[in-house]
Amino acid sequence: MVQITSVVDYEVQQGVAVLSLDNPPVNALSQGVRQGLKEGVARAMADAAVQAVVIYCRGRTFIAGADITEFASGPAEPGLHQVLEDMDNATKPVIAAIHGTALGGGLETALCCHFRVAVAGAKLGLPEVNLGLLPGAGGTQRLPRVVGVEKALEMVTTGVPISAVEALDAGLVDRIVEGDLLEGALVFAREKVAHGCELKRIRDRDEKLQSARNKPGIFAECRAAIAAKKRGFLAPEYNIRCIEAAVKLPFDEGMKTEGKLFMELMTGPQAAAQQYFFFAERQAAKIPEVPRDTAEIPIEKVGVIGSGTMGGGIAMSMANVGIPVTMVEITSAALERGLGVIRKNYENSARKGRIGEGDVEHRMGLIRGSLDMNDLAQCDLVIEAVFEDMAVKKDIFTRLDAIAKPGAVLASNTSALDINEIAAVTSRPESVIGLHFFSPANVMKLLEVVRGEKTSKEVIKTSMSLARRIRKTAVLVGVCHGFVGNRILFMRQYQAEKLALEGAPVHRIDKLLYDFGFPMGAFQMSDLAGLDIGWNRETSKGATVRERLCEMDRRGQKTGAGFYDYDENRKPTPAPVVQELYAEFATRAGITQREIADEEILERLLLPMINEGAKILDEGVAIRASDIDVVYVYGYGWPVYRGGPMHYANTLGLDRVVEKLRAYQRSGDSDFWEPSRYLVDLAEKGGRFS
Ligand code: 3H9
Repeated sequence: MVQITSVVDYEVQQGVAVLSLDNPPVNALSQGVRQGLKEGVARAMADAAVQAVVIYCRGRTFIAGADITEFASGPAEPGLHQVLEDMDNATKPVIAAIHGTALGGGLETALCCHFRVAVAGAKLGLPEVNLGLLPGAGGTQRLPRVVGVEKALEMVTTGVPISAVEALDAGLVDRIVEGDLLEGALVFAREKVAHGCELKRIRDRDEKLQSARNKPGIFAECRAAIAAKKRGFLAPEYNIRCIEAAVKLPFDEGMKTEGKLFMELMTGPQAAAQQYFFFAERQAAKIPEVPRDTAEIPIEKVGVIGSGTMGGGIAMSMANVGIPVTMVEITSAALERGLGVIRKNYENSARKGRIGEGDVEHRMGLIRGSLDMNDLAQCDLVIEAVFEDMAVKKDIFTRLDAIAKPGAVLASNTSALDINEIAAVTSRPESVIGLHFFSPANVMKLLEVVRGEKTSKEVIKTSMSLARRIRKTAVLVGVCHGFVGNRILFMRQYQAEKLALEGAPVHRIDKLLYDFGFPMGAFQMSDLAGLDIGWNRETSKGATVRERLCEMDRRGQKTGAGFYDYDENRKPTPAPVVQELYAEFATRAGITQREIADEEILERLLLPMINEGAKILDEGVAIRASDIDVVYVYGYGWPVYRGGPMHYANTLGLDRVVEKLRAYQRSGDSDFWEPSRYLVDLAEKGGRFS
């Protein structure tokens, strides 16, 4: 065996050269890999004893793409294009042996091999779109020549990989290997040598492009299909343009288009934000004071208290990954209603083909209803999900403390209340933690894990691992009112309300947030959640616009009216009565309504979020700025192509942010606009949130 570079070995086994890559964790195409591939292929071509080449990866996966950490500095020689061109021009069969994930540059490497064999569990894809990019090493030109234009469009615009079995059907994989991959690849290579196979390069194939030339509507259909989901993103459109180029232009011209558009994306702000977010998400899983080897509490049975929207969604999240749940309610009517909603949700998913028919019964079978809290005695984790009332929560935790087995994790799904106060009513505050799910809990990716003062490291570790198991991204935060997400949101809501009072129409405020990239505006969000959260008809004094709307039975989408009027399809239209109410309240408060510029509206909505984020960092409620961004992208729909509020602040420049906060401070509401000390210090040092 010859070591070509520190991460690539070369060994000839009975006439087949095996290039073995070993570049953990994911065999990314870093400089050593590229160099090794280039030299290894050249060596094999020059070696008369070699008749074929197998590219094989050690560790958990085939090449999972270019090395994203190299993007900032620009790759060192040899460039990937050079390496792949040599492979493409190889005069002996080159075979990619795929396990794990062949992604991005990894799949592009495999597409420059003559053949691809894979284990059945492998996945193949071009996920660059998720990093704000497009496949820049020929993927957009070669993939449609293999799998056809429609499939290629789907793969590059969604970024979702396909299974090896699907790849076999599509012609992307030539054989599924049973048993040992390397052995299977060697057998395949020798067969090819024995049968004297033709070495046709993918770049020279045209049949599948030809069929697309007869269907000119393909691209318009693809654009229409992704329009809503990919609103505001540049990369999906650029990916489509590259595939269009593959269809319309000769290969080398198509490659030029791909190269040009790749560079445009790579040097733009969206790719920077999306790549930043890729690492932010992974960083959030790392807790400095909770080492990797911290013991975990095995979670085999979960209890959920409350079968409302949150409780039901949490139970579904567990059942979806096979964890049995006991869901406790007070009355059988409420329990039946809760179980009924869960069943309906599963049946809808089955109807849409998202889960199999059998899954409905299987998952329902994992959720057991109960009216007796004593049934939670054997649960390893109990999550309380009742309404936001401290007295009620304290009562539940007092009872739970007497029932739950020793060592069980006791969690509250509160979105704002003090976890320490809840923990204090138990004899085991070290076992108490906040698990703040977002609605709908079975869909939303974020889990805010709220550590109390006494929460143990084991309980934190267990909660973070559970999040991964139920396919959520967890962010560890500390106790404060509203934790990270809602505390920051309160700032935006406060300004939205003030802006409406000062004369900005509600729908214009919302439109600006929507155009910024949020899925909906502040008032639409309130209408969706319901304006009557925490409202009581008996005690209502009509002291705010919101209270007045509730009194008018305009309690949001569910009543067909709130800040907006809704038609039977829940399509909103601006409601004149709301503008009238704001005008009335403004007059009463002595505020003269005025025309407010878009720029002012957006700044007043977003800058306080950044400022509050800085305060949160100063107080140590969040571990790092990127954690706040993860909360905002996954919990509140901040557009990932803008990275999150803290990344956005970096792009604005922190000195500019401070300057603007001070300018608003001079025009009133001085305490609200006071820039955080942490932010000012950072700005003065010319620093960034990091
Ligand atoms: C590309 O290829 C451009 C081309 O067109 C060429 C143009 C010229 N680079 O996710 P995990 C790290 S763009 C560097 O927790 P999993 C990751 O940060 C690329 N590092 O594991 C983490 O580090 P740490 C196209 C990478 O098992 C560790 O590996 N490819 C890269 O849940 C483990 O990651 C992609 O977009 C990388 N490419 O999932 C694929 N990938 O332990 C991106 C991962 O220090 N990667 N790391 O936190 C993934 O989707 C997942 O990592 C993967 C494994 C599915 C592979």
